[in-house]
Amino acid sequence: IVMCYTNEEELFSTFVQLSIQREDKPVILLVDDDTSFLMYIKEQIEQIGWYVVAIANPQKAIMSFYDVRPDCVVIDIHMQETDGFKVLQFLKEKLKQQFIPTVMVSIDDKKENRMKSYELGADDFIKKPFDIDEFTARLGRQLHRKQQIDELLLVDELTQVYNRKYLKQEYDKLTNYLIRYNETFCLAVLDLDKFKNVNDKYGHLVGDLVLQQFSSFLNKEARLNDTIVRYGGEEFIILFPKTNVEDAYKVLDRLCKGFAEHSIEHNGSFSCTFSGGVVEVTSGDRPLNEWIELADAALYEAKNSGRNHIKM
Ligand code: GH3
Ligand code: MG
Ligand code: MG
Ligand code: MG
Repeated sequence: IVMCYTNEEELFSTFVQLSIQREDKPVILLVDDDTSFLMYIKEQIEQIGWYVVAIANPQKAIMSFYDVRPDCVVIDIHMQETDGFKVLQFLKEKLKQQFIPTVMVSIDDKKENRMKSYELGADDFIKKPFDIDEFTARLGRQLHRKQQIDELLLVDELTQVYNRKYLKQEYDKLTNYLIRYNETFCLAVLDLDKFKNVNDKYGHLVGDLVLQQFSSFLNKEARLNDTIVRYGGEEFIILFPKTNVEDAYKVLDRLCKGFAEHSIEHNGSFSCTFSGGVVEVTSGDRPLNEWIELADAALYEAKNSGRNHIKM
């Protein structure tokens, strides 16, 4: 899918769509003001089955990084409004915590451009026009590198709670206990409320701080055996071993009330809330994703009924 954004609303609705669909497909963010180039890449990359979020306006591209959460970013150097190096620099500064490969493209492959790309931290430089097969092969290498690096890690760098890989391992362990000893457990999905507003009002760095404080709050206040995972941007999953849904609900309700009272200190102070959905895992032969979807449906209800509470 390639999307060219013309207005904010369209941008937003596409992100909602993307967060549902991104599950197993790599997402390429393509920043280039040449829309005919974007359309050309659309046709080609759609066939491979990757998502391409195509943004012609570099400022919008910068604003969209956190929402798109791309697996690889391709940036044209020569653009009308901002040069591609500025976009690259922004990306390198803001996203120090994560590895997202960057590929610069340009019609002008003079040594100076190539050197500057590498010096600013780009992972590759590709001259336009290029052979599409070589282009996708080189992006494919970058995606593979990202996957390998992500898989080496069990802990999320920004928040220091567990990541998806650990979640999968822990889920497998708990379903084994379930099958062998009939020990059910619970899975909850938590999502910060109106978190976009925090970013808009205080900036992404304060947003990151909220994520860090939320994680350490959960670590401190949840029970010792509960596993806390950062599942995506501002979404977290908690596994509650040997716990029925009523008890998990009680813990979550306590966390919810506690966090609403916690104040985030930066230059001023403000508070932030979260909503959650929880399910009891009662059968060992359904995949993790199905339980997450069920918990997500409960979360959705919590969001639709005023936020700042838990649904089961
Ligand atoms: P809702 O109550 O419906 O969940 O509202 P929301 O604003 O939280 O909605 P949504 O889930 O669509 O937006 C989440 C936002 O979280 C989008 C993105 O800008 C931000 N975000 C995601 N990851 C990060 C991150 O690592 N750091 C920061 N600062 N923001 C992030
Ligand atoms: Mg250009
Ligand atoms: Mg969310
Ligand atoms: Mg949210």
